[in-house]
Amino acid sequence: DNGYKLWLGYSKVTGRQLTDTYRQQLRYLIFPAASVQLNAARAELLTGLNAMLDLKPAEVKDIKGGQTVVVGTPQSLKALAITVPDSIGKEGYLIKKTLINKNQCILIVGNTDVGVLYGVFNFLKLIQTHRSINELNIADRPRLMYRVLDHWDNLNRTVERGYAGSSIWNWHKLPDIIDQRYIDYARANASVGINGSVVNNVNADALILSHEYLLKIKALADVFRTYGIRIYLSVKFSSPIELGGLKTADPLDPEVKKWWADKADEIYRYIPDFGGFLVKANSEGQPGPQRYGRSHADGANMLADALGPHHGIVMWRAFVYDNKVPDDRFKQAYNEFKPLDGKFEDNVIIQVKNGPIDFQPREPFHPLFGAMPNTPLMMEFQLTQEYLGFSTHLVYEAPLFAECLQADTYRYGKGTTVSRIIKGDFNRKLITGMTGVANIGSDLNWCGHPFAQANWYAFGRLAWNPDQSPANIAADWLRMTFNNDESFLSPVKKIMLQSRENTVNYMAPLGLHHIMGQSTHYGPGPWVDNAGRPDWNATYYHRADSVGVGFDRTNKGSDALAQYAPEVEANWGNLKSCPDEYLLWFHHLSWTYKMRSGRTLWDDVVWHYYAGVESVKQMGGAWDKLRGKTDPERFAEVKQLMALQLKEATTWRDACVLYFQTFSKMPIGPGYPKPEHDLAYYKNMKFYYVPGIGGNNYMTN
Ligand code: BDP
Repeated sequence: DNGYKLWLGYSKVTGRQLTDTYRQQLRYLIFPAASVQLNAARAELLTGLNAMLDLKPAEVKDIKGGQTVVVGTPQSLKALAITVPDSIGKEGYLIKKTLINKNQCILIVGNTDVGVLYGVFNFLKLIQTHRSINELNIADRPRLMYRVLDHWDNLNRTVERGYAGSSIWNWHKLPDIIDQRYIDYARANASVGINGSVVNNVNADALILSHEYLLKIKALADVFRTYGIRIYLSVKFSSPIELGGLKTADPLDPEVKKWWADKADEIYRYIPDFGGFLVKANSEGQPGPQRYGRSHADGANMLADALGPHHGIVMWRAFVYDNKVPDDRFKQAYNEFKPLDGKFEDNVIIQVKNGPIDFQPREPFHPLFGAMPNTPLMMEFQLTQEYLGFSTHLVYEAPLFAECLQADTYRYGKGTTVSRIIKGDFNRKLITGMTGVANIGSDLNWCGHPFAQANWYAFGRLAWNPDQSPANIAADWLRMTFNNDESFLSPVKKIMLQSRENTVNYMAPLGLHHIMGQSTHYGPGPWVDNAGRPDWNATYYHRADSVGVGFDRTNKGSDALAQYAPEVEANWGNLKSCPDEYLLWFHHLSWTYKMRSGRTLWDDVVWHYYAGVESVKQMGGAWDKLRGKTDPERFAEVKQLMALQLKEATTWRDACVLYFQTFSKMPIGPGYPKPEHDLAYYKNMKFYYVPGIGGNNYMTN
């Protein structure tokens, strides 16, 4: 198995009894399909049933002998007078065992065609995961409106921070050639409820809005539409200059406004359901409204006005920080955006990274969540493993996502989780959404590491409902992607659930952050102190000295903690209550500080680094025992990857421990194997090719 089929492999159901019970209940099918979406849903259902059960249900017009699957909307099933509850909304579905004219039927229905499509995928999931269908009554709907993948794909097909080959969009052959991958990509997204795709890098090339590229975008949009997915574009704020020949991109300039409005009209002529724009402005060298003395709201609203008449949205990123601002980078997005609360048009949503710095292995939740009651905030997660070992390390990210989503902001009292904020629980007028920076590329298995597919899958599931459990999502993914054998599932689920903490331990334990190799972000680089900007130096973040380590963000330091609700500030600001996980995010502590473990801080740092590597070793051992329990191809591939991960984890450990030891001057405790090399060796390691650095010069701007 080369992994291409993702979680939609539809492996044959094993076990005579189970197969028979399924078959008996799925004899007949009523599925009139007059739209492209219903047709796609129907094809998927037939493919799935055929592959899993060797079953081709007889297509009938009326319910005769029971055992009929009835699929559609009230409209497509007019003859049967089916009703669908309003409560499932526009994209929800109902899967229900019921009697129609005294005949046993399974209803898979939605209010819209796309709801039916989601219903079909979820019905297939029941069989893929060997659930009983004897009694069914599932009503489900997405809790967020915009569930979007962001591709950081460049027009030359490199992928910024992409570790799975090149871009899946073949711009050269588009619009004429429609690669089967585009269709399978859309199917996979629809199967988990993802309904949007931004196809190009946030460090955008103005060319994407040219006539030639819009034709290519239209071709992709036509594919995506069949699966309920809208296409979005990252746009460069200075496009009116580069593409339109204007002298300025000032958002208040009438000509600039007109240029964008005309451009929007043009796009909607090709793509009537175009989703909208994603904008990275005044960030890491990208142009933006501040060049003209205007605010982020001025910039976003101008684009919102252009898209508004067509029902498009603007996703405006809050990822801004500036080395000329003499303040903790942690605080800058909040300081910039909080005063703009309520000043954005209704079709603007502010995209906020999960944490205040930058997709680190562990971050506290971003203080903007809960701080802008009158502004829609869209969660931005990163699926591609820029800071999590690229695509060679097995890291199941759902626990990272859930940790942020379930964090309590206390903004409306206890229980005000980030999840409730982004769902709009406290302001029903707001649009809602979640986005994930895609980890998809041209590799046969899409994501580089067979287990990285789980992050794409889990993202979709959490965007649909942010309160689902990482363990359940992992179990479903494993069953659908590998098999339903408990003796495989349970050890592998354990590996997955532990994997993120392993990586935190061998990379950046106890709240260390941003200590990776400069600009490539590959491997350890805690010594980096000469990057282009101070706030790109590792030393800026860990602040190690002869006394101790960590960034004091209490009121004695940068006071970033004051950006949180008082309860959170008190909790993390106080050493008695601040969890170990966040310690060095908020405190500078002496090397001899006594930890909860009873060890000194230094010994605890060492303990975590060694524990991280040890658990990677154990993970490898656990995997080895599973030989024969899955296909030999993926077994062997994962085995090799785990060996490489162990090697890299060991490098991380040894380099970091040796580096921090130059400050602590304390020994690596007895019983730990000594690092293989000295610090100079790790500092001098050279990598002549590191994937993920694309064609854009975001680093030098
Ligand atoms: C950083 C990446 C950089 C992205 C930036 C962003 O290193 O490549 O352009 O995030 O999110 O983490 O805009």
